[in-house]
Order: sequence, then structure tokens, then C-alpha cells
Amino acid sequence: MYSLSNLGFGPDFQSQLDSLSDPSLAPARVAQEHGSRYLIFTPSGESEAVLAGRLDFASEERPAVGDWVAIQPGDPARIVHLFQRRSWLVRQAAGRRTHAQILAANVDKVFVVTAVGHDFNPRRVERYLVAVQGGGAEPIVVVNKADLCPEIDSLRAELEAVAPGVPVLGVSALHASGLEGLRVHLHAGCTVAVVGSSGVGKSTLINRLLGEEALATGELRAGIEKGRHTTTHRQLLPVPLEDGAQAVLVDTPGLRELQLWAPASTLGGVFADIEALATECRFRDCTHAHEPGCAVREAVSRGELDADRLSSLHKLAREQAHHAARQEGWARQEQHRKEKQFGRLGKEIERLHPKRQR
Ligand SMILES: Nc1nc2c(ncn2[C@@H]2O[C@H](COP(=O)(O)OP(=O)(O)O)[C@@H](O)[C@H]2O)c(=O)[nH]1
Ligand SMILES: [Mg+2]
Ligand SMILES: [Zn+2]
Repeated sequence: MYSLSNLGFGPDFQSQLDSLSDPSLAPARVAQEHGSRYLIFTPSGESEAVLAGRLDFASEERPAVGDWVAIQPGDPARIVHLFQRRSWLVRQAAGRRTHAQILAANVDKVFVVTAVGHDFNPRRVERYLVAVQGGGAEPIVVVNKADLCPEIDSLRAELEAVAPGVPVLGVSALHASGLEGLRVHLHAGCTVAVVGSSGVGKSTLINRLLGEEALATGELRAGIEKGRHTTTHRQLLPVPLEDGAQAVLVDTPGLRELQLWAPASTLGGVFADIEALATECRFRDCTHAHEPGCAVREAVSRGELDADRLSSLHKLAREQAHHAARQEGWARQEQHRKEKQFGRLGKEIERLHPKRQR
């Protein structure tokens, strides 16, 4: 059984429900999505749900895992309304036409999981942090498989340097060590998504936090850190805490690369060290690329700032600008298409009801 508050339902969603003023509707949270069929959590348990016809919009406007929705109870229940999201984890979905794909909605925190060995890469972690903070969630960096590496503390320090203000924890999911550091982030009603490349141990970690082998994990193959990718669907997993309370974990399949989808403003948060240096640049809009009197490039030449970190910022800023421009282009096209459609509709109405127009 679930309670709405353990699932993360709060006053903001309650007031959205109230504003629908339809006593036949009930709140529910999307736990899994399989095309047009959904698994939802409600206070009376789990149930299947389908979309009511009119919700069939563009993909960002369709319910995603973690979304709060209003349902008409039944078998299956019908989802009639999607509540406004508090936060989200978004990536750009692959395909001819790039579009935003909601990986998880209404997430409070995100465990960004990496592992010692070939996955370890500060540049990849920076990328995740930008995406997480851009969606309004709080990141926690987890370096897994600490059992395989005696230098775990120096790896942690390396990530702390690229993640100002973000906790960086070394753990071993396999040996269940260091997990207390993660558990302190699980509160009643709190939603924590777990992201990272395939094989870093996300499912193993979630099983440990759940206290049961709920998820299949990859087999340890030849070589030390290789794992098979086994999670294929995103899903919500309630975690029992003390006193009957629950938090909610979101398992995600391994992402080969989390393509950035975040507002430009989040770059500043992740690269706060560079932002601080930039206050000393001669030009206020210095891009730290070629301008004279650039305090950031001076810090690089003095060896105080890693040149790779600066080029990472440049790369992410270019990507961000590129996506923003493309998105704007589509928004204009879409607007144009709608205007044309409404224009046609107007003419049609005029044709059918000529008198009403006068
Ligand atoms: N040595 C070691 N192996 C681990 C650890 N955590 C997970 N693994 C192994 O890594 C492989 C991939 O784990 P899995 O949880 O499926 O990764 P996922 O793809 O991120 O969900 C499996 O063979 C796990 O047993 C750990 O802390 N130490
Ligand atoms: Mg997995
Ligand atoms: Zn500069």
C-alpha cells in the first residue's frame, strides 16, 4: 500500500487537483510507461492506466515516469490530466528530429553514478551535473566499485574539484559499503533518480537500498568492471524507510551519453569556479576563448585551472546554444503550422455558418 505523501504528493499537486473541481478524479503517480499503457501507483495500490484521448499530445506533454496525473478510476484507469512538473530529468531523444525526452518527472535528487575503471571520467560527470541541475533536481555523485580501487579517495577528490558544492561519495554496492552516505538522502516522500552509464552498478545499488533483489543486474564477465546492460525500462521503486515511511527511487536504463538539455544558466552553477575567476576578466561578456585580459585563461596558464575543464565548459556552452537555436526553429515552425491550421478552420467555419460571422 502507498500513501500519497510517501509517494511525494504535496500541496502544490493538491491545489492543481482542486482546481479541476471534479470529485470523480483521483491523484496517481506514473510508475512505468509502456507506449500507451501505464502502470500507476495510487493509495489503493498499483493499477493499469491508459490515456484519455485528449491527452495525446507531443511527447513532453505526455505523462512520463514520475508524473502526477489525475485519473478516472477504473480497469484500466483513465488518465485525464497531467499535473505541472516540479522538476525533471530530460535528455534529448535520438532521432531525425531531436526532441526533449523526459526521463523522470518530479525528481528531488539524482544519484549520478560512475564507477572506478573505464567509466570514470570527470567530463562525463560535468555533463550529468549540468543536465540534473538544469532540470531543477539536486545531484549527488556516487563513485561505485570502490572495492576495486585502493585510490578511491583521490578519485573522489578529482570529482569534487569539478563538482563545486556537490557531495561525492565512494561506495561499493557489491559489498554494501558506504551506503549510509546515500541513505541520508532518502526521506519520506522524496524521489531520487539513479542515472549513469550501463554497467556502473545502478541496479545493484538500488537492490541494496531496497533490501531485496528487485532488479536484475549484469553478470560479472571477464575483466573487472564489465557488466551486461539489463535494465530496459525506467520505473519507480518505493523504498521502505523507518516508521513505515517510504521514499521513491527511479531506476533508469544505462545512457550511452546523456545529451545535454538544460538552460544556459545552469552552466554557471556547475562551473562556479570558472564563474568566480571570470569576475576578474577585463570584459564582462568574456568567453575566455581569445579576449585579452582573460583571468580564466591566466589561471590555466598558471596551472591553477585544468585546461580540460575550460574546454569542457566551451563544448557544453556550444552544445547548449546549438540546441536552443534548433528548438527555437521548431517552435517557430510549429507556431506557423498551427496558425495555418486555425486559418483554415476559420474559413471552414465561415463557409458553414456565414450568418454567424455578421
Ligand atoms: N566489484 C564490484 N562490482 C559491482 C559493484 N556494483 C555492481 N557491480 C557489478 O557490475 C555489474 C553491473 O551492475 P548493474 O547493477 O547491473 O549495473 P547497471 O547497468 O548500472 O544497472 C554487475 O556484474 C555487478 O555485480 C561493486 O560495488 N563492486
Ligand atoms: Mg541496470
Ligand atoms: Zn575571460
